[in-house]
Amino acid sequence: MGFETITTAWRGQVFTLTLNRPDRLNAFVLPMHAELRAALAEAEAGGARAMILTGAGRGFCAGQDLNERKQVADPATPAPDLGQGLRLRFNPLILAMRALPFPTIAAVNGVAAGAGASFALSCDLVLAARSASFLQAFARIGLAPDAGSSFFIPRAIGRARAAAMMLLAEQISAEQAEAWGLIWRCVDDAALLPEAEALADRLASGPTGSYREIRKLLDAGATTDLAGQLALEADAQAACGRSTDYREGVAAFLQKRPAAFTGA
Ligand code: T3D
Repeated sequence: MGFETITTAWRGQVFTLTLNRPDRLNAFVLPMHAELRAALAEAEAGGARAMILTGAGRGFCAGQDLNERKQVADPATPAPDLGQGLRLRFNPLILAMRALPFPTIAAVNGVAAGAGASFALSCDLVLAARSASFLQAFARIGLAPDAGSSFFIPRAIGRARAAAMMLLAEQISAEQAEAWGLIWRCVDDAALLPEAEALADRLASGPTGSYREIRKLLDAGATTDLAGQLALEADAQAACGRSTDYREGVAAFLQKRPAAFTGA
């Protein structure tokens, strides 16, 4: 599929989506939203079993492209309805990421700011290059956190650190993000893509249905009570119990051999 603001690539059942506006640190523009949604649909329709999300050039994503908002610098223009933009574009994008039926890996190659940080954090596993950073840029320009930041960040690192990130709006290094538990791992810059690809290959040959249920349970657990979560676990286990991969997993254990999961 031909895109202008992103590129996509397949390697076996691993789908890689690269934000591709390097001169603007891959900031979001209107067409990028449509292209991202089309790419996610392509990944799902093509039977992806893992996805890598990364950025071209020295940035991961600098959030909303502020050139698209330059009219607000003129006090004579009416105020924009930013809520509508979130409802129509960013919110469905983040929900679409979480609803994918396979695991996602963010390979954060540089700064992830504003909604760009939220986009990275919507992935299941976040790997970051040592030179990368995370910035809750919103307060710098008089905005509030969006695209899931105020959901993902306090749950990952606690309110105290989340409040400091959001109120002070300072860049957090990848090493700090790892130490706080905001991301899974920080790796040397040169190792970022090889590590992301190795991880994606491993996930793509794993029990995809099991991963799908794990991801759903993790999301539900953020908002459900114990009785509700136990009920969801029973539903998830019922679904896994009907899978071919479960039969294969048990057979492989009993036969003392590695399991050959197919995702079925
Ligand atoms: O509006 C709505 O719909 C509401 C939704 C909002 C969601 C959001 O994401 S709001 C937050 C928007 N993002 C920002 O406020 C971040 C703005 N960028 C920065 O603060 C800095 O660029 C960074 C800290 C991210 C990186 O700094 P640095 O020094 O490494 O790079 P730089 O020199 O600032 O940026 C390089 C180029 O990218 C530069 O262009 P130039 O001068 O070389 O022609 C810069 O203008 C451009 N750029 C970076 N971020 C954006 C951008 N251009 C447009 N929009 C950006 N967000």
